[in-house]
Amino acid sequence: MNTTELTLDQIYQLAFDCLSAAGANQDNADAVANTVMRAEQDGSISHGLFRIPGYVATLKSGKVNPNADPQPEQVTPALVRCNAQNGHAPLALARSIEMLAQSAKTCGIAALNLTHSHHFAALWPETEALAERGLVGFACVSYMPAVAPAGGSEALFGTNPISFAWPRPGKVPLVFDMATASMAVGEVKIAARDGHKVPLGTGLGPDGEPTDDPKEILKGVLLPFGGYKGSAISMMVELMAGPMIGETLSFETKENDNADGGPPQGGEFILAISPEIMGGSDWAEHAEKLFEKLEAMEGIRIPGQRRHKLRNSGNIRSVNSELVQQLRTMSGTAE
Ligand code: NDP
Ligand code: PYC
Repeated sequence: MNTTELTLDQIYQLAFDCLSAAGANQDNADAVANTVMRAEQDGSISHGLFRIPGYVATLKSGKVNPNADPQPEQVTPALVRCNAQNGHAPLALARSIEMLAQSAKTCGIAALNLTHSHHFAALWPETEALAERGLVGFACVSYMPAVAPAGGSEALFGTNPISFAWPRPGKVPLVFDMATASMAVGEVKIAARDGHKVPLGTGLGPDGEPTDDPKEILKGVLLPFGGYKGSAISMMVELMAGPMIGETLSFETKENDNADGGPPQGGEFILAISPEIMGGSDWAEHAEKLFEKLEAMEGIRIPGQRRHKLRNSGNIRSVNSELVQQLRTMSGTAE
């Protein structure tokens, strides 16, 4: 695979220019470009520049509101709701996190229901933002059917990620962010693009048989992680990011979608918890005992460590050259 070296500023600008050229206003283009740049910075490449053609498709098809102006509202002291006004999720999230954090610091626990949004990103930016404010964060989002419930071979669940963040005062927070599918669709697409196999158990081909060929899985179906256990968690995400917050289930989301290839309209549920109010003043010191044990074990790494290490690995990232060329053309900046 040929790669092109870009600075983080160039990555942001390329994303911003593509989104602006497709009609997004300054605030919306800025919020998405920032999310994309941060994904590339942390090595979350399946949710970085790779997603720009999808974001652009939704602007061109008119599915997404390019001028969304989401305003979070305090529904109860412990509940914030933000109607994203049919825009991409990053602007609504950027505007809602602080209100959610303040609610959790007052009530001990608070939730954010994000509705009418188009989410196409990793979840760690939202949970990590809560942990940086001294709060425990949890987030989940559904998508469109791509995963067969355990025992089946027909897609019903989205890849339905969950993310959890734990604050570690004076240290980088613990953050995990994972699809409840054995692998995110984005990762399967990257493997297909780059000619890599995926582990057996990732999914089934169109014939319903297990395969390690990502191209066949993209024509077939993904499997949940961990069999019936991951399947149950994925089902929980369907319910929490759907009916619980007045939003759609993945199969309903698909029925409403125009199949332009970009993110459909759906919801996200986020929980913020104050460990200080819940657990008392020694919560951080107590939790560190677990991290000390983990860090002392051979062969163990803490989730999020790979990303955080990459975040601090300078200002240049290598991006697939064909993708860069495609985006330069899309943004009108190709030479
Ligand atoms: P991975 O399987 O790559 O990683 C999942 C988590 O496990 C990460 O927190 C990762 O930390 C951690 N991890 C990986 N390897 C180890 C290890 N050896 N030891 C300890 N921890 C480890 O991610 P997925 O493919 O499941 O998901 C990729 C992304 O796709 C996520 O960001 C997710 O939010 C996004 N996604 C978004 C969707 C949407 O609808 N918006 C749908 C589905 C997925 P680290 O990052 O440090 O490697
Ligand atoms: O990678 O599975 C995925 C995904 C779906 C929506 C955004 N990312």
